[in-house]
Amino acid sequence: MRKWLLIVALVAGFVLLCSLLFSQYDGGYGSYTTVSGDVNGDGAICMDDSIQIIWHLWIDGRTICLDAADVDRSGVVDVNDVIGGLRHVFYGEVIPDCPVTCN
Ligand SMILES: [Ca+2]
Repeated sequence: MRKWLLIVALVAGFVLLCSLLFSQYDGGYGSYTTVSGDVNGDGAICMDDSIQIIWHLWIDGRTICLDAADVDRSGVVDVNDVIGGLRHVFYGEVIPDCPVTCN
């Protein structure tokens, strides 16, 4: 029984991950105010925000809110921002609560 639960959990996780990875964020939210780390402007800092940065940096160069993507407030968006976002999600590390305006 546990084996089937594990398989179902793995399949559900895989489907969720694929939906996040292959979603096409168009940056078309208009102007909004959010906090550093909330790249997609949905009001929460979650794994999807780091995934959006990965897509921007290495996959398709998609348009994202660069001010929100600069998680560590270093002035540039790079791999450290991906790691900072993931450390927040998985380890609860604090991201500076910095209000940003995205266009
Ligand atoms: Ca940064």
